[in-house]
Amino acid sequence: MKVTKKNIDDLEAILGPSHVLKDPKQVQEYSKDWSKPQETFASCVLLPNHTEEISKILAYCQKHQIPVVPSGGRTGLAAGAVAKQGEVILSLGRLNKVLNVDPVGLTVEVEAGVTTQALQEAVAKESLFYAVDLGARGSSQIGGNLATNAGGLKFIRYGGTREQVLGLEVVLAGGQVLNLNRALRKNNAGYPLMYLFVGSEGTLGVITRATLKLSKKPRELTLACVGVETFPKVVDLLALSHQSNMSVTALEFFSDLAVGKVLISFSGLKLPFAERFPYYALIEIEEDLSSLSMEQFLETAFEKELIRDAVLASSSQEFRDLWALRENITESLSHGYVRKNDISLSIKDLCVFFEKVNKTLEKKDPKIEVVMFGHIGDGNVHVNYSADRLVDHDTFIKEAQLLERRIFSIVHELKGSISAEHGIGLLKKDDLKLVCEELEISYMKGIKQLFDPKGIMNPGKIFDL
Ligand code: FAD
Ligand code: 2HG
Ligand code: ZN
Repeated sequence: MKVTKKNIDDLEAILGPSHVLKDPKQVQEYSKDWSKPQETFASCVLLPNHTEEISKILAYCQKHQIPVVPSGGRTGLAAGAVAKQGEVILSLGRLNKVLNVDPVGLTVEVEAGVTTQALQEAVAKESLFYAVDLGARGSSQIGGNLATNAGGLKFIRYGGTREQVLGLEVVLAGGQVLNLNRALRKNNAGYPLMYLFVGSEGTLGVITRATLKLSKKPRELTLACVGVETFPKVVDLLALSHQSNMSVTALEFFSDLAVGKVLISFSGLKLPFAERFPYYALIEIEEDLSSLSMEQFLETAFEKELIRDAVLASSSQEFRDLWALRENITESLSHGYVRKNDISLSIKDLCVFFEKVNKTLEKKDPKIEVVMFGHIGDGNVHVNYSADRLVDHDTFIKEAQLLERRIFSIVHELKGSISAEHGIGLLKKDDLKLVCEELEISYMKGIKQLFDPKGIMNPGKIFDL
């Protein structure tokens, strides 16, 4: 469906002309996310600031069969917020109020366009803590985190976005407003529809408001960075952390290749070791006098020969710098060509996965690098195929796709998933069948049809109808 001048005039009548962007440069900016698509095409950008406006927009768009892309902070990595077919982009950025922090119920009510960091800071002022944290915190929005079910750096301890949600307000394709779960911790009245919207990538409706669980502020955090000789030893370290009864708040790993990219892009950062190791892990714990201290844990890890070297962050600056080595990998890789896989495996299969991948990589084109890092404690490995821009782009894509096919077949064999936390979007929809059976996909399509009979909500994302 082509969006006409009359349609845009009508949308301006709902929002006021200053809240409909038509300038091609601005429209192009809003048409893409962090997956950095080469080609985009959108009709205009809508900037509503409350639920009623969104309801009117969606009722209008359904009536006129105008496709809509809900848009958050556009930090998504699966092209979920990308416009390619002349859609209108519905940006949630003006719905940016933290409405109500409740220290008794340990909840917060927010509008969907609040950024992750703004939420963290608002609740910190009340001495409380929002537990989902990710490198994109400054831009990613709560609506986007909900729509992708973002995992992040503290998943091992607190779970992901799905585990935090208590209530949702959603505007459906026809403009109806659904209020789901009444922000209750316990509610077994019928099907839990709220969870359908978490991870739905904007294909079922627009999330406008949410009530989320808060946590108590963690006690003092201790962070260690360790150098490790082999990947199985990283996994053994995870087991040791479980057996040590420590309160682990994060356990992340990255390869030497991954941190090498950060050291090139961020000249102010340094590796805290005199020599390089094949792998590194960051272990963050909440100090707890009744359990093992980090020093005791590291001593045991040395004795068992799991680690070759270790440093403890001894100031808040060192704490931030160690985290920066991990958090800046995505940014550092974005300077060259990059293709991303977001693999999920049963934790017990991680070592077999690595063994098989390394065998596959023996035959790879040396111009393509395979950079590994991720949330090891959750069984989530980020595999990034990377090359500098001296390689021809078509050659890069061809080679990266070839490697991806081989790695996906290992994931399939081990019954893992091709999306742990980034979603399917446009980029992974051809491979959805690798992880979901036909029957499962047909029920997903049935749900889509039920909520969005005219197919206007983010069409072409997750699957084609
Ligand atoms: P967008 O990119 O704008 O949108 C993502 C999807 O959600 C799209 O399909 C869009 O249509 C839909 N959407 C957005 N808002 C709404 C809404 N209000 N209602 C309905 N649908 C909506 N992800 C992780 O899971 N863990 C990480 O650790 C992590 N780290 C990252 C680090 C960096 C440096 C970067 C660039 C990305 C990272 N990501 C991570 C990916 C990304 O930040 C998350 O997926 C994030 O939740 C996306 O939020 P957003 O607001 O940017 O959404
Ligand atoms: C992270 O864990 C993000 O840093 C991004 O999920 C992963 O860039 C990636 O592949
Ligand atoms: Zn991640």
